[in-house]
Amino acid sequence: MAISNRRKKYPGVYAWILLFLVLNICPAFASERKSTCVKIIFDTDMLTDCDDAAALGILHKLADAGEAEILATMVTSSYPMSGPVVDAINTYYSRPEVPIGVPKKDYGVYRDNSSFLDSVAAEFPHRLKSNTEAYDAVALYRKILSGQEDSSVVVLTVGYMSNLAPLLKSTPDRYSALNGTELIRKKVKVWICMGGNFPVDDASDNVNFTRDPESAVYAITHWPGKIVFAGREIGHTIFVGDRLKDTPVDNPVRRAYQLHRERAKAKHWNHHTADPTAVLLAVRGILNYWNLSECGYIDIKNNCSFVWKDHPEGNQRYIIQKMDREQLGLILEDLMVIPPDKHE
Ligand SMILES: [Ca+2]
Repeated sequence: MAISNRRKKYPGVYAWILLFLVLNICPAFASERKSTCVKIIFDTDMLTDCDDAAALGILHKLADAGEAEILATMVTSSYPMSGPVVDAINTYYSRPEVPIGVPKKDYGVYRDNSSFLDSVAAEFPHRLKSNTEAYDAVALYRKILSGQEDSSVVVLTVGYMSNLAPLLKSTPDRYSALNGTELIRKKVKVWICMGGNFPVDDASDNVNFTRDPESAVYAITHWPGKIVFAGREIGHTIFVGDRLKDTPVDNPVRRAYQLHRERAKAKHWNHHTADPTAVLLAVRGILNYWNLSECGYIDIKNNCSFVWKDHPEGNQRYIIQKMDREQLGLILEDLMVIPPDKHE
């Protein structure tokens, strides 16, 4: 997208200052004012990597603490057991009512083998039998967004953009007279996107973009609001998870790590924290964990390789490591192993 168009379309630096304040002030009031907790739509591939399971578990613990409200859990994998495993984790954390949306019709193109999905779906309580029983993700996005206050929703993707691209292209329906782009512009505060290697990506290992490249390029270049990227260079340098061994065997996140790590013939369960990092960013903001880059945008090609470009009116930023990685890893691992609150 040309810079001249960006200038017309996106808010400037003052909006970024406001975002910074909102992201950082909100958690401080979470315990006293639950209405200020961060409303999140969590969008995961839940397929090849166990860190999606840990990310969803951490999000539930932050919800237990009053820091987040989980509006919906979306899936971008077309593997039939992806939705059921999301359901199993929601159920373990006593939120079986959280709606689940999956790719339907002609979107959601990626599926693969998984080290843990079939076993976790078979072994742990949940209601959803297959992706086929879940909601259409685009329709669910539209339903959820239309019912929220303006500029109140954080969209968090820790997988592909297979739902966001068709959401952007969606047309008015029974939930909203707005098209998808207008609905996002009105209701979404920020999109937190786990993906990319910053500031330069050669598209060799950035699977969140490259497994559905057309959707990734479309969503990133057409998003009508702010995007903050949690790049791979952050979470792929922090490894935790071994303490999940000490959690109860009825914990589906524990089982996902066990199966994934054993297939890799690893003696320990420490694993990268790409997706858990993005959850922490989406709920707590940067705090003293990270710095924010200058405003700008990723100059992305069709194969999803990109170069970061600073620009004062760009709608995008990425996080830069600030806190010691071992210390941040402990924060993440603590959230992974705290048992669920029981909700009646
Ligand atoms: Ca993921």
